[in-house]
Amino acid sequence: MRSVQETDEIQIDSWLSEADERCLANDVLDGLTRPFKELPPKHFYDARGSELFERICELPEYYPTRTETRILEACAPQIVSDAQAGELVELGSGAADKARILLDAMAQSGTLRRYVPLDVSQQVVEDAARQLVDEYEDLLVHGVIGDFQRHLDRVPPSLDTPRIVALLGGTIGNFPPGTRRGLLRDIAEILGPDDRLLLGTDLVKDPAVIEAAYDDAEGVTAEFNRNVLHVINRELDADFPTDAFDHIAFFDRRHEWVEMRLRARRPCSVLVGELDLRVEFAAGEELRTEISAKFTRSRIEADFAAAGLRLEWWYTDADDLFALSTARPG
Ligand code: AVJ
Repeated sequence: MRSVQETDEIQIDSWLSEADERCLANDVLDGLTRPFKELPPKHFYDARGSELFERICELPEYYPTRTETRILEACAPQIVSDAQAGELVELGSGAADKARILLDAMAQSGTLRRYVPLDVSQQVVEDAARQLVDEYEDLLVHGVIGDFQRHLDRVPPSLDTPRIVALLGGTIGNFPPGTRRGLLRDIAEILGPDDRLLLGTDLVKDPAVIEAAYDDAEGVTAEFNRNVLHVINRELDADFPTDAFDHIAFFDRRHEWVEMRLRARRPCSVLVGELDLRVEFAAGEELRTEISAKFTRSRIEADFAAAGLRLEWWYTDADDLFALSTARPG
């Protein structure tokens, strides 16, 4: 562990290492040599990818972010007072816009002690930490630079106060069902008896609405999708002709998830220099880059139960687009 920054209010621990830099290489080797090519979505998010994602959140078609924010604004005071929470642990914290809504509610109720953001991006965690200690009097920030699939056990033990562990934005939907339950089980393990999980999930709805959200008119999502190829070109010395890949997004009704793919418009032979790997794409061949599951209340309850959690509160917007739920151990 490397401690990146330490002041009276801020401590930041970094758990990323050389092994993590191999992660993209491993995922590319594994994913691009399969009969049906596939890459995990976490590699979208370099600086450009994160910026494109921020732009997606502002698009008229992309309802999840603003809907979740509205729900959170309405229910944060109840969630916080119910839990008597003094600490917020946020998994995949990003720019901490949503954290502020919860921190405001904690400050209001007089319980606020500490914010614990966990994110792969050191820059994002440092910036958020510095801003937040200025904005909230006496706030402590203990940042963890890491991957919440692997570094949950590095979350510091709670100060002497109940805490909320938040996984927002519908990120849980990026994991296939088995992995998702495993992740919920791992989260359940770091919850004390008085702690709560706060989970944001996109809901099943008219497929046309979902598909528009993942295939916007401006083409920002298409660029975001192709960004994973730019990342591989740069990081692994590959030569993907990125314009030769079309953006595809469709709702799979059977699995109740939206899938993003990249489809080779013509035959492509790609060299991944760093891996000494040649990958052939036939014309029309598709590479799956993301699944984003859409939920129902009963499905979430079943996932919670499988992870040793029980649903406590369930909040949605008036149109049932998105849901926030809280769960407790037991
Ligand atoms: C941040 C993973 C929740 O699945 O909706 C947005 C990512 N992909 N547009 C999602 C995303 C395409 C987003 N998550």
